[in-house]
Amino acid sequence: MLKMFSRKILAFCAALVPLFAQAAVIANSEAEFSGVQGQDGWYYGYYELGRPGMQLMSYYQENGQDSAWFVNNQYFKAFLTAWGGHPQMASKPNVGGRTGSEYWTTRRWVSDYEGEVTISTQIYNMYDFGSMVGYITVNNQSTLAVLDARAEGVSGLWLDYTLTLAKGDFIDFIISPNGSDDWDYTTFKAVISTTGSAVPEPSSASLALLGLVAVAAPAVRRRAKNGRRA
Ligand SMILES: [Ca+2]
Repeated sequence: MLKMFSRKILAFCAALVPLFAQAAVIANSEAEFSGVQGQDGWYYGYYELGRPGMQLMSYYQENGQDSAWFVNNQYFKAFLTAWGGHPQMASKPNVGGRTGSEYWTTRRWVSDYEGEVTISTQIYNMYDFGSMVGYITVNNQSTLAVLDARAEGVSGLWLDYTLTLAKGDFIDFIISPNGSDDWDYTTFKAVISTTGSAVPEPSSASLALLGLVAVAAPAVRRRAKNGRRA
């Protein structure tokens, strides 16, 4: 009985470790890309020059690895795919699917997490000729990073930024054409992880503990039963 009890405590403590110590990925722009606005906290849209706020893209085309969001079902120059996107300039209106407006394509993640996170991002131009600038902004108020896609493409590195989020905060990953939009297909990925320094609120921590007790106890019982059989 004493042995059984100690095993329960061990299992209980092991289950608690991830709550307080380990970093965990909470968002991945490529893996969680979908044709549903808001799924896993991701939204697909654009900033239109001279218009406040992000507009949501309204048309999604399923096409395997080339599946993409577009401004609407008539204009296909500005788009977002799983790994990147393409902005649009207004310099050549009504040519090549341009509507005449300038669109900075924007992938938005809305946080359901409260605490410190690391945003890891990778940006580079898909072709040698393109020139574009990526922005990472928080709540459409502060700019976390300004990234020259051509320069960063040379390094090919993942860049890390650490910040503290509240629930409902949103991060925008924006691709601007930086002059012409020719050859501006841009890889722009983001992986957001907890840093492990967040401390759960007492109420949510208590609820988590109750849940873990319920989960941990049956697991120990099953292991003990299997042990007797062996
Ligand atoms: Ca450009």
